[in-house]
Amino acid sequence: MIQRALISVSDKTGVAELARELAALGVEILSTGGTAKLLAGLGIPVVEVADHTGFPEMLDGRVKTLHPKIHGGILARRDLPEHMAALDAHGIGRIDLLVVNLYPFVEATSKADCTFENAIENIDIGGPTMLRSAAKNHRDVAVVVDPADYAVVVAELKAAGETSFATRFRLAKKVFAHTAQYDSAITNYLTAIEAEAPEAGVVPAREQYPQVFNQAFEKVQTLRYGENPHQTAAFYRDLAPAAGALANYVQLQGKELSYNNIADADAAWECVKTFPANEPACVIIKHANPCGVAVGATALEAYSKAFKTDSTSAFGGIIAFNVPLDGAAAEAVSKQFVEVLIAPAFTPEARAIFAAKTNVRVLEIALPAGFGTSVAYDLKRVGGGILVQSPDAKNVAAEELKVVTKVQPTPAQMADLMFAWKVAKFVKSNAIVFCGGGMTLGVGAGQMSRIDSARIASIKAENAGLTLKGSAVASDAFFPFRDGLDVVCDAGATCVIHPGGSMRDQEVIDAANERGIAMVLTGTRHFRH
Ligand code: 93A
Repeated sequence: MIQRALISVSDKTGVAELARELAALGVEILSTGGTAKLLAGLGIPVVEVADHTGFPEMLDGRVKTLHPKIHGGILARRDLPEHMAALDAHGIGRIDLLVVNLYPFVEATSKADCTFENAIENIDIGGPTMLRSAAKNHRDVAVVVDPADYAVVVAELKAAGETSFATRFRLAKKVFAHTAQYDSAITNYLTAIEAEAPEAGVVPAREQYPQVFNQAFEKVQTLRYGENPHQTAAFYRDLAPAAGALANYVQLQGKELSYNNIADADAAWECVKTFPANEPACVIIKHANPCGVAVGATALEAYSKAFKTDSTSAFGGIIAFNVPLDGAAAEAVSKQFVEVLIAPAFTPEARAIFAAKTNVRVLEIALPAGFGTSVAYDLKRVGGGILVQSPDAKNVAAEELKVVTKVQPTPAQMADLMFAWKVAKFVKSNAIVFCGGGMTLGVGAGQMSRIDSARIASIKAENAGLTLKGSAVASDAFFPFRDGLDVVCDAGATCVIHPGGSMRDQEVIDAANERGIAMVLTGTRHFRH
């Protein structure tokens, strides 16, 4: 039975409704200054914490709830007679429910004109202290830090007169994630301004990426192993993954996902999402690189074309679609060995076809309206440190393209170039991608020299029995010399897209004119390492 609740919130969203429900259930409500005033103003019975402790709020509110009558009431173990006796001996009443959200430190320090003094005053002390007390004692006390959880607590109290252990445990976990994030935000703020003179009273220009370290993650699963069997591994997701991100997957069937499955599934999904939903696309990934990408009138057509690029490498691939997978496409896909299959939805026919193939991991991920990258920041671990960057989210706009040759690309060539450019972004550098008719024809990935990537891409096309005559080529970075360009022209390419920007651009453009091909510069590079 919950007899007493303490409510102390900066974000007052939903607190009046919550307090009304609690009061109706006969719960006594303790509250701090601002919160108590709000509730009392609405006619909800409330006892000021100061009246409860017999000690006034002081030091401009810096000391409000830091009192044994509060912390004793929260922390006492209800199952230990000596704890209960101590409460009685000191006239301390139990507090069974704690509702606290903290001084808005992040919001306050995000404002351009936030002074150092203002930032310091926004460091909450009493709030986190109570949250930690209650979360520690979650066996007996329910603690709510997020207004989104008010409803579930009220519902449980109404149904059973108390909260369930499962709910208290979940809420406690949320508290520690929250206070950890809160303290990280403070640390990052102090670190970012450290070099400046805070006593000047103004917050200087802020470091760009501290928010990334404020992130809390929740564990999805322990993985059987990492990239290799002797490595341990786990998968964690953001507490609130972006809409359409891989971490939102629902696994409909199949074996447990492996570390490499998840990494490749992400590459496949991020790539296929760059195609709009009215343009069915299919991406087949092997070892983090696309070995086939295509668009078509249907999912089946997109898959059939993507598979043709490199049917050997597609064996055991990770396959993603940007449209619901229907029976026809599923039938075709089911003929090959596939590790992971991803789509925004699956028709019952498609489900039935894969139901028989129990090993195939089938992931459904809702596709949000609009499309783009799903990560706020890219992280890469290096010895003793971490590299942080914004993701490679840029897609070049038509007006940024510059045709630099005498020959202009035809509209059909331009479409192929744009397709090739989209794919090249998802191919490990050095990337050379031959395309034509809305499909990849040859992919050269991950070589230390661009010319080798070009050679490999054309060899792969030849192996697949595909002609590169009249093909379009994308290069993720500029051609440093004309030799790479000569290789793609020799292979049959008639138009090329690349960022430009080399000191030998003119040599390369002259070569393109000499070979009579069209060349388009993007001004944007897509290294991917
Ligand atoms: O200044 S504090 O760190 N000292 C405290 O003792 C204390 N107790 C609660 N801040 C404290 N709080 C915070 O006050 C809560 O975390 C909450 O964010 C805020 C609610 O204040 P009010 O009810 O006056 O609006």
